[in-house]
Amino acid sequence: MKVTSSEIVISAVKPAQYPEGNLPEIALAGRSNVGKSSFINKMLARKALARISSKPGKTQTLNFYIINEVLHFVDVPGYGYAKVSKSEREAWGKMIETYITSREQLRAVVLLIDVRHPPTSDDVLMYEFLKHYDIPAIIVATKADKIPKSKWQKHTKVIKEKLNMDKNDSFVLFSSETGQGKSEAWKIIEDYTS
Ligand SMILES: Nc1nc2c(ncn2[C@@H]2O[C@H](COP(=O)(O)OP(=O)(O)O)[C@@H](O)[C@H]2O)c(=O)[nH]1
Ligand SMILES: [Mg+2]
Repeated sequence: MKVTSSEIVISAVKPAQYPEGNLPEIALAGRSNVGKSSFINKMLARKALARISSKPGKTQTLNFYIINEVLHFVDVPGYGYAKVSKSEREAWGKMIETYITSREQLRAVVLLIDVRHPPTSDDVLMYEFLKHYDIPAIIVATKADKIPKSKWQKHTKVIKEKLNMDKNDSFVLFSSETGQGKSEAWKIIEDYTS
């Protein structure tokens, strides 16, 4: 998809604040620092729309972006950041659960996983949560430029096995440095949202 316009619509914490209308939505989830903001910026060809934060765990809102006036990206705050209190963690859990289980136009969730490491227990929980609610997942393995090409296949296998990935879900190796996987990711997202 050629992105000609992208802008933030709203930062929401509850359903009453979600944008009205019926545009198809793709949500993006992953642990803090996985490269989610970088992924969004690369996909939208924007330098700093989704801020690449130096303070992981800081954003605790669902950020809705509108793209070409035809679809929304929903940036879900990252998980797995150690310095988050129990009550903050619970608030996060409630917010994401409410969104995922009530948002009818949600078509798929991009789950970002750092290709260098096996999925964490939080990653596995998030994937299982999506599968429990029958939400299609697009697994995006980030930072592919940080490991040699010779290791891509092995790391891909580890991620798919650890998640017990559903054959119907898609997997994309991605790098926000090189742009690897960008057109593939767009193709999958367009399939879900057209
Ligand atoms: N080499 C490399 N670094 C990346 C990539 N994606 C993200 N990063 C870096 O990883 C750090 C966290 O990225 P960010 O997008 O803020 O992660 P977020 O917390 O998930 O939103 C930043 O220093 C990014 O520059 C990538 O594909 N390749
Ligand atoms: Mg971020």
